[in-house]
Amino acid sequence: MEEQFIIRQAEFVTSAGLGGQYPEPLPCEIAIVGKSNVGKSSLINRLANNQKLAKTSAQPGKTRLVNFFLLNKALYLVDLPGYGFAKASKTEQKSWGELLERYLSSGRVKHLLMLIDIRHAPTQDDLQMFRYLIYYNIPYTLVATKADKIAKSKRKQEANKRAKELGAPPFALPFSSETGEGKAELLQRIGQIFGDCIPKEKESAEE
Ligand SMILES: Nc1nc2c(ncn2[C@@H]2O[C@H](COP(=O)(O)OP(=O)(O)OP(=O)(O)O)[C@@H](O)[C@H]2O)c(=O)[nH]1
Ligand SMILES: [Mg+2]
Repeated sequence: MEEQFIIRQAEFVTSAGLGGQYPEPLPCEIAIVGKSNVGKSSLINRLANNQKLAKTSAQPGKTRLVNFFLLNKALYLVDLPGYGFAKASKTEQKSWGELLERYLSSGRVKHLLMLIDIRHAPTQDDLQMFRYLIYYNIPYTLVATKADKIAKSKRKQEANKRAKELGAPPFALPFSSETGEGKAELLQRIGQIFGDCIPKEKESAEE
């Protein structure tokens, strides 16, 4: 069982648009996908205990670039623009889609945190995103955000229901950036992912 990934240090490194450069890759890079306003940037802030790290907004369409955050000088956590923001212009929607596609197809990402709103059935865009990550065989964890918005007694059940509706095995982690619920579990998960990114010297020596 891997340790929790305890975030001792978190810093913003760079933003990249369509023509932009990504930083030199590290062995571990985790990115966050989900529809606009689902709480991607807020989740980063809650994990890092820093409300000013990633910019958030009550209006969808806040994050418009690929934003790289460096944790403990060892792991990149990447905040991505959301999809499915109907009010954005067609040109904007297209360029955000291209940004996401360019990033995901770069082969950098080791694991995706896919966020879904605990209260709502997945949208067509969520289903498309999920099919994409299955097709490209990208390891993922489903996180059901805004858990504080529904009764405590229903959280686990509703989170798992969202996963089933996506067509995934029936588990999603209930999470709230508002209260910190699910933070310890998510950091545990990130600890496992981080452990998997680092080559196991002992095992390879025994082969
Ligand atoms: N109640 C509650 N509100 C949340 C939670 N997470 C995010 N929010 C709110 O939801 C809104 C959107 O949050 P963001 O973190 O900016 O969402 P995003 O997914 O980064 O959105 P884009 O950058 O537009 O793709 C903000 O008003 C947040 O305060 C949560 O767990 N509980
Ligand atoms: Mg955002």
